[in-house]
Amino acid sequence: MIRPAPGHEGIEDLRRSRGALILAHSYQPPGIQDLADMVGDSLELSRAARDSSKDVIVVCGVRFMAETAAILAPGRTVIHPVPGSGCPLADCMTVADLEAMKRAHPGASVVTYVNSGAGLKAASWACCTSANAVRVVSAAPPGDVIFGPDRNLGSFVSLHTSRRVHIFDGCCPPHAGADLGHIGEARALWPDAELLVHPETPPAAWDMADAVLGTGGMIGRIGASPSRRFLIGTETGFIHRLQTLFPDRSFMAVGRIACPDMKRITPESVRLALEALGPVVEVDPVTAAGARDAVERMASIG
Ligand code: CIZ
Repeated sequence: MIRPAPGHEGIEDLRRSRGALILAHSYQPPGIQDLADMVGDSLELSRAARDSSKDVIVVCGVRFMAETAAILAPGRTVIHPVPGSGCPLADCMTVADLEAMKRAHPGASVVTYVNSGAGLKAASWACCTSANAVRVVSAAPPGDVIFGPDRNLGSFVSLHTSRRVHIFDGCCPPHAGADLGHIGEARALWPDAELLVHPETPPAAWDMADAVLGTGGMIGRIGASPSRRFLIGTETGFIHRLQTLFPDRSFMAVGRIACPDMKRITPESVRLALEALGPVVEVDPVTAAGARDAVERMASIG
């Protein structure tokens, strides 16, 4: 008989009896990634929620990820086991902030990183991910572009497009606070390794790196690379995902980038959520429809 991993007792039976799909973000702790039906970035998780035939979807990640899944999967029960697990980046820019930027830059199109609240998405021309931000901004109607909430990703986009980009001054505190000294020490320790950093890190980290990529881009690059060792400048939970996907390569987390909110979901909280069928994520239908349009526009750009 196969025994469940410690802490996972009861989850398997509940998953089956509830007909639930469990999704985990690739920054989640190893124990959560290992019990999930699917692990991915926020957009992959939302698409999995949308395309699944399951009526109950448990999203293990921070709040905006569960909210985006609810937006793309209306009519389904989307559960976020620890509702207090928020994202300081998504929460730092409000619709009022955006309205002020629109007044300052009349006629500018708005492109919003998916790491944002539903209201902000609904007030945007399109959403983007770290992987397609440059493409989406370049595809915006002629004229200036307002970009938020992440200033580092906004600067990265601005460097790689010919568009004039007005950037909101928000950040992901763990990425923006990447420890550059630690990155330098790791480089000296593994001089043969490729250094990949996330565009939410500061430009000084990009200058040290071989490539600046979102998590999906990192997976693609590693899969195609002859290198055996990689230094990874993004949230530390991602190392478990990489080690699972590429067991024959070695990875070291660099920059001491750790998100406390990502670590708040535990196997016990997943078990309790499946038992209670809650807490359910609700997005009002009008906001959800507007946000869905912005996400779908991004998908049509690619
Ligand atoms: O949107 C995501 O999943 C995050 C937080 C990062 C990324 O680069 O995929």
